[in-house]
Amino acid sequence: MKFPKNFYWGGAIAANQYEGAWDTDGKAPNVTDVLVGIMSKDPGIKWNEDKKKYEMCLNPDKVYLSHEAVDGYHRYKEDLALMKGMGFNAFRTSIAWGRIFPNGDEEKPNEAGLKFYDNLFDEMNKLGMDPVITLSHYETPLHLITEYGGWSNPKMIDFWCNYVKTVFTRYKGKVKIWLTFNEVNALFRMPLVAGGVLSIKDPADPNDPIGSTTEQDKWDAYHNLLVANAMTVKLCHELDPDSQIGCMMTASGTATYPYDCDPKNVLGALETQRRMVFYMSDPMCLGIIPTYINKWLEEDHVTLTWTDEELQLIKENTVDLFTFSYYRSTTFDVNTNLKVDTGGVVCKENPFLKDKAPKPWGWAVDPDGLRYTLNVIYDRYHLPMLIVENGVGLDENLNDQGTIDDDFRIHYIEEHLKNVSYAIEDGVDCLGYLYWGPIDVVSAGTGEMKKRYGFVYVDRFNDGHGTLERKIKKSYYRYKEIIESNGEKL
Ligand code: BGP
Repeated sequence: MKFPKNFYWGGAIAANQYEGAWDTDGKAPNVTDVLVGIMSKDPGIKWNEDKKKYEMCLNPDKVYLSHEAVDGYHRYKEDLALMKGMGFNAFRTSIAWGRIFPNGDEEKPNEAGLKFYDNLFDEMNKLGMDPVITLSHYETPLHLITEYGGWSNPKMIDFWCNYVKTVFTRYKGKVKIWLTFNEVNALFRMPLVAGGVLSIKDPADPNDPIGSTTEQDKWDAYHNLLVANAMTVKLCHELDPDSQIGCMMTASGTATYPYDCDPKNVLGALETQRRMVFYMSDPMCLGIIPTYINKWLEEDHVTLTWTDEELQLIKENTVDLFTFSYYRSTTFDVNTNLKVDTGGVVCKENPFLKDKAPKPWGWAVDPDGLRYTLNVIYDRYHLPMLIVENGVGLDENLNDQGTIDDDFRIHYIEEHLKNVSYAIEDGVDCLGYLYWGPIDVVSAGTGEMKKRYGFVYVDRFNDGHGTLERKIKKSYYRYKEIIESNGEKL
């Protein structure tokens, strides 16, 4: 297999799933700190009827694993050395916004938080790994959500710009690639985490905060996030011109195949691609608000009003590259309901796919879908592409030799990487492959430790116990071999 000379080989994690230290050095809670799994319908917040607002109220019966996570805050040097051991030349993580601006609406940043990321990025650079940094990976400060309703409120744009200006200025020259909002196109299926959206004025049922989120609030968040994204691109180009900035989409929904050649399924597949991915990436990559959303706005009884300045800003400030996660494909069948989770959308089972990840998650495995996704998106935007998430979560236990023979994961990466190479042959400008997540972290979707993606195992379990000791799995050596040969040994 052939890969370009300077291809990025690496891995990706996120602050909220890796760092822990959720209240250390001045950090205040962010949205994932009150959730056990981002798909949870039951966030740890409660409506205070006297104050007419939501307040944090953690459930004592739940284990919020992300509070300590895998203690990356204190162990990142050891972990980065392990990543370097595989030959990584790039590493993706996020800045927890709440370490820099704990509540989000302060004017002055928290120096301890800034210092932590100085050290982290310096360490990556010292080891020869280019930092790929997500500005917000499901990490909106909780205060901005409970006080302002999150991204449904245009005031967020100012708070956000203050934050990104601070980090672009501080880390100028240290970060090679910035990503704006992680999987921001998940906004409609996960409004609270992907958009920090909460309807805070007279919620329909205060005991069901997520269910009470109005369509208008979600669409207002869409509007504000697109303006903020364009401003971020502009600020990045002005303040840190040697870096590049990309959008970050969950692109699995791109690989939505019509279940058969029934034109209704073909049209439905197209609509699903738009609803899952393009409605958000078209504005960020093409600088236009697509006309196909007008019908949806009518159906949702929502009006959006854009000023000429906003439209101009969006037009002039498109991203430099398209970065994305890809986990699996789906089919579209007009008679089957669509379901969603962190891996994307699922409809009817595809009879042509041979592999499925083992239970309980059982995500379909479709390496050709990654090649398809790369091609479809490259044809649409003609932007360099970077895979910043692809991987498989498995329920794993140490064997008698104290290691893990994760042959399924080895097979998974081999097949996906072959398809990356085919896509490059097809003509796609693909800059690199960052595996999710090279070390076991807390699962985003389920909030568990049990769902492990790592090449490195971490001794921590669902009930919170564990020594946090790191152990190398079999896949570590295989990924290392692939990287060393620049993909030739595939
Ligand atoms: C993506 C998220 C990641 C990550 C991944 C795997 O949606 O950006 O944060 O965790 O999915 O999902 P999960 O942990 O639910 O298996």
